[in-house]
Amino acid sequence: MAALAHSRRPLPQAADDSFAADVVGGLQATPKRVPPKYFYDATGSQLFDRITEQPEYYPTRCEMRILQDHAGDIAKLIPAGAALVEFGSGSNKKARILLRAAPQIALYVPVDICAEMIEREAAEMRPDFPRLKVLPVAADITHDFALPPEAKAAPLRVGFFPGSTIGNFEPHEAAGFLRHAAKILGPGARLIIGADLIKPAEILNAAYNDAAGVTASFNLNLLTRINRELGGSFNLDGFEHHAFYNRERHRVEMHLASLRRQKAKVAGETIEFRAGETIHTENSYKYSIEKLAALARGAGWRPLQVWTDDHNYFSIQAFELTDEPPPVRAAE
Ligand code: AVJ
Repeated sequence: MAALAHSRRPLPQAADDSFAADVVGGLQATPKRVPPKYFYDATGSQLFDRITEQPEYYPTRCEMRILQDHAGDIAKLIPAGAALVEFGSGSNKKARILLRAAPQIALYVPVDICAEMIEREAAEMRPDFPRLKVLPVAADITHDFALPPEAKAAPLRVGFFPGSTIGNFEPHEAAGFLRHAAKILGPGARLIIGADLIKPAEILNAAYNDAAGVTASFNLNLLTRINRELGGSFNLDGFEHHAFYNRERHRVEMHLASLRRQKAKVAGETIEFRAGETIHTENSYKYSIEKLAALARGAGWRPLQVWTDDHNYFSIQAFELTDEPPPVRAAE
């Protein structure tokens, strides 16, 4: 059964045993939780694409608008011969806008955990950018990874981290990521980050509770994936999508709430739920421009420029690596 489920996994994600260990460990913890990176199996990735098309889900539209309106200005921060390194490039449609506006970029390095997808996207991209070298790297961006030698030899490296993916990290993890990016990109680097901004709770609550129920399906698909790949016995009718803005912590939280007392088996372990007990499946942190700038400064980055949409819902923020090493920090 386990072997069969394994062979049917549609895409290589993180190592299989870490999925099992993270899910079982997270469900045995109090409060129960599962990391959001496991949303993205083939169905989850499709559901996420549909989320971005929902009228209530503003982030993708706002970020695309900012890129379309300001790609020329962003391009001015990128010197000739630079390598563009995209962190966790789920899709390269945002990088394409930047690459069109910045023909001086010599090299594009999309980094993503899903090897199959970035190779496919790179192959699709090469004919559209015949003078650009596209060198995908299959790696988990939260761990250390090496850039290809050509990218290391480029006069300068520019990091690109769109989509407010940084919001999935705890603030201390985001600071760790920024220090890690500084190390990987090296002297003179620039960094362009897309970050969702703090805004009224009604707008945030609507964005994560779309009327068509796509976000709910996206959240519940995690249980479907656990059932299929880890021999889980979750009854999907026994759980409900809960998403709300936590004002104190500036984050949207997503949970799967148990509608009754029940048990489920996962990878041979029995997990018990109280009525109303939840599995915390995602945090999506919202930043002020100042808060992200402060986090970046602490990691050795100097804020250069910020672009927002007309409603100030979303931001694209550019930074430059300072010469001084970042302050030494206690263990995170
Ligand atoms: C891909 C992490 C930016 O937090 O808005 C969308 C994921 N979750 N709806 C986000 C998500 C629910 C998304 N990020």
